[in-house]
Amino acid sequence: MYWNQKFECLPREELKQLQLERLKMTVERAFHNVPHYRRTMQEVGIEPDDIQSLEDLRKLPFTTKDDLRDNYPYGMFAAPLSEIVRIHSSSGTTGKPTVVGYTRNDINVWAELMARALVSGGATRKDIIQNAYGYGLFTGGLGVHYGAERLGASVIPISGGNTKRQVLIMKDCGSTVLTCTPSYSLYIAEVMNEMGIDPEKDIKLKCGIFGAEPWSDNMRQEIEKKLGINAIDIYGLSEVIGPGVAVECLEKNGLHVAEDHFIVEVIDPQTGEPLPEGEMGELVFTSLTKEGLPVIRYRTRDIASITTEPCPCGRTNARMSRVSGRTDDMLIIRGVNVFPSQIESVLLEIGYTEPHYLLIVDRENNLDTLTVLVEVSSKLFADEVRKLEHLGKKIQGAIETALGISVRVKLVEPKTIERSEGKAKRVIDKRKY
Ligand code: DLL
Repeated sequence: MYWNQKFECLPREELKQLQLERLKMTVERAFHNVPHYRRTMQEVGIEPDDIQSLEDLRKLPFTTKDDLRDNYPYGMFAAPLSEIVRIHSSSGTTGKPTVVGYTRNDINVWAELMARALVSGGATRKDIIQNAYGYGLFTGGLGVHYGAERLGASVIPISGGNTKRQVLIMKDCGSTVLTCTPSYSLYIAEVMNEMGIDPEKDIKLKCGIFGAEPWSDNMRQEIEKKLGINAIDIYGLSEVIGPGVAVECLEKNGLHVAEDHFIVEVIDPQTGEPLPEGEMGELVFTSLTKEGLPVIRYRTRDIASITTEPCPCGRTNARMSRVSGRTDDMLIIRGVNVFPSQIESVLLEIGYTEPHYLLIVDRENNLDTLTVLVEVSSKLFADEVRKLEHLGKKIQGAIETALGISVRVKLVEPKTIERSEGKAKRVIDKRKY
């Protein structure tokens, strides 16, 4: 099922032609309307007319989050405020947040892309979409909302939080699609269980479209099992447009990038050099149709790979792999690069644990330490201590093999690690304080 078959299945040659036309317009717009872009292009001696092929994109300088911060709040807008109809802001856990602006046309494109994403994940206009992404400055809530309305589904704008009410609404209103962060979907499943509600009998949910934070394939299986649904990965970021930049199809073999609206590149985060298909590196996006905040070669810090191999679903757009982590989430522990997602995969493979964990990094006698707090499943916790000791050792051994560094594992009682209603916090790095 497609939402816009023509553009989702455009032959790649035609797609490239369309991208080039749109790229030229974007560069033109950025150069003339945004002093930052004009200055950085002049610094490398490039004028909009120099962009004659898609390869010429590589002549253009990168844009970073710092560039957006330095031009806070409106300095990167390419349209006057009188044409901006919506403002969002990215989460910004450190320093100044970034502010993003949308013209009426941008909101229209975003709604189209989100309708496309929902259909790609299996939603139809007959569905009841319970939208538990936070509404507000975060792009998750309103982004999904507009897409769901564009699709013609019935959207329940419940936002995040108040988890018991989520479950009651899900049951009483017969929600068929859940949209929220993957970690929150597991919390909903847990509360459902506590309330004695059986996902098989009492709930009509058939699929979930989850994103906004990294998650592993093992976590997908856990969610699918606990909620009895099909779980689909959706990706996006505020600076580029919000959710809907890329989404899985029902093949679940990568996320199709909406390439008629964005050019995606993968670069080596250290050198900035482009990497070949299939290699993991930093994702870089260039918007092709945005008016309010066009972005040129925006460095996401997200790590993934890209393939243009045909997909059995018939869509011709390139697919990105799951985001395995962010360059700035990467922990360097005793010189070794560690991503929280690697530890998540190990934990879920071993079983007997709940998919809730916390990594605590510290420094003792000038040596980094990594402690992994893991919740044990309630059944096992009631059991003997001997079994717990065995499990702890097993987890420790598996993580040490996966990462190549020594770790401490602390098993904790069920429901003691804080649950999130939005993006989960998996790491406390005490070395930074
Ligand atoms: O998280 C937009 C969004 C909302 C995406 C709802 C999907 C669903 P930001 O708050 O600007 O926007 O955060 C963007 O979140 O750079 C990634 O690091 C991370 N992220 C988003 N989707 C995924 C995903 C929204 N599917 C940042 N897998 C991005 C892994 C993701 N990480």
